[in-house]
Amino acid sequence: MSEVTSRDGAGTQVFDALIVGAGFAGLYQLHCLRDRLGLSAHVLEAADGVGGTWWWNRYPGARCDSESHAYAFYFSDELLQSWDWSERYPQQPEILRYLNHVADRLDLKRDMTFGARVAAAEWDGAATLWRLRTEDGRRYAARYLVTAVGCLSSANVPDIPGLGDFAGEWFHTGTWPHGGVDVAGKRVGMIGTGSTGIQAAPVLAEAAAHLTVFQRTANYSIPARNRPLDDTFKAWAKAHAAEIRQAMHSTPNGHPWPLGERSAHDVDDAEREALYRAAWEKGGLALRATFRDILTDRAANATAAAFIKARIREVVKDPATAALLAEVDHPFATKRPPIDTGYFETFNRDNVTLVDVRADPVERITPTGVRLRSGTEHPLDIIVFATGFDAMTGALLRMNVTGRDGLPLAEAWAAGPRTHLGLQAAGFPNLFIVTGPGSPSVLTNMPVAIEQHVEWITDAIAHLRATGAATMEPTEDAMDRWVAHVNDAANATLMPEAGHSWYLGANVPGKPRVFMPYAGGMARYRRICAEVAANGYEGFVLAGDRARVPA
Ligand code: NA7
Repeated sequence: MSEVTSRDGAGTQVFDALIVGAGFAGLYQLHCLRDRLGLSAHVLEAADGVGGTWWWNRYPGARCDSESHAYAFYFSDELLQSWDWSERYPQQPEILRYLNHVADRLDLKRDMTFGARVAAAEWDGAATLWRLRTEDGRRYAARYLVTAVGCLSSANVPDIPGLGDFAGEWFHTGTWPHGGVDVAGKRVGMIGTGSTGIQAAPVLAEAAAHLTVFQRTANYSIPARNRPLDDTFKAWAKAHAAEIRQAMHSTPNGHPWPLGERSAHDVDDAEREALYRAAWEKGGLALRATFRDILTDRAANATAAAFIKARIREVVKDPATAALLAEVDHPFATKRPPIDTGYFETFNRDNVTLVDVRADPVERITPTGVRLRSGTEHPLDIIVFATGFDAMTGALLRMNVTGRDGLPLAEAWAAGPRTHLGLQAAGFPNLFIVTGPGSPSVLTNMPVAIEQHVEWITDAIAHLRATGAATMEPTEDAMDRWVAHVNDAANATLMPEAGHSWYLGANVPGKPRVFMPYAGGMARYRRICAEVAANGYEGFVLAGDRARVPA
């Protein structure tokens, strides 16, 4: 167990490093800092177990959209060889088992405190320490603070009048009860048709008496074509781990398939249709990579969009419902592209209704259901909010981080998040952010991004210790340049055109509209980060002398 380096009079436990969050990122960060650098490191986690996103998101149908053989840690061959995924896309319980397997195998849990939600994190410049307080009043301090709080962990329940008066039950998918929810025989209403709603609807419809889906924005979705994995595939994935890793490291999204080399305009209509159809039949996110310019050229994108809309119209039998589902108002993949198992088919069931809440918005929740502006009432027993998250910054800001000279992070980011490489922010020394705003994060297969961040942070901390520098933070200038580059990278794509996407923070009222993830691609980002480190952490100020820092 990592030793507490000291306790002060107030009972503060002091470590070399504190890590907030015990998902993929927190697990690997603890392993790196404790077992590679030999630091005393400790994880604080709000949940009662490891898993992060996969601890909380237990809604019906919750599964990963990355393919299982690529949704794993690749830093350890032993870990890779010791685990078998059962399906092409793992379900939440299996991912949770995997993360527990990793935590047990690396003996990580002894250095974690669960049920510890961080209420405040404050930089103490005199002591060169981050001081943390949990909601239940426990106190911790450490030289280095790594936030591994995830990008999609702060649930967004819309502020709809009357929710408090609802006589039935309501749930947000991101904080789903662990015992499950029995929807059998119930009239269920689901608000939201993002990746989550698209996964949940078919499963809810199977069990509920009736499912009403409230759609504000129609969405593209591609069939996942999930299936059990056979022994041949499992053996292949293990034997080819090095090539799979190499492939994931060389693509913009960190998935193990290359981006098409051709433009959608390089082929004739028949060939393009055949390629899309093949990708549709194969299933999954690779359709997005059919051509190199789907995300950058409006006309190229329109070919993919038209193909998917035609499939929706083909599947959904009722023409009015089909039209509503296929009226997608943004280019394909400019919002997070969902993949599904029978989503559009669900609307052919007798017990499923689609309600257009763009034309007729939800006005209030009544004791018995949902009332629309037109006065139409939808009686419900259960409301499911599949309404997403205060993405990328929500969980960070909720920790009430205060940097040098009492500067709150919320104030520093009042006009939108500003970081260098997504990893650090000026005024917040020794605060390292895993998959922060300004990093590729949500645009990638997350474990690939997480491994790169954690390794970069580990190297940076090793460098600090080797050189005797007490603190590290970016210059304002480097941060300005990175923010400009993140904007340029986003503007080189069609993604800013989806004006209501959570990539832009547009789903949370009052949140500044800034395109948060780095759209320049994971492979390019990896190269930039490596160059920065090789150039002596260019753009960062390494300051102070460790000898002056109290232990
Ligand atoms: P998303 O992608 O943010 O989707 C949320 C959905 O909820 C989306 O359809 C929203 O419509 C809808 N929404 C949100 N608030 C309202 C209100 N007030 N009324 C009606 N509809 C509303 O969240 P997900 O959980 O699906 O996915 C998040 C990520 O998790 C996903 O991308 C994966 O990376 C995993 P809108 O589009 O804003 O009109």
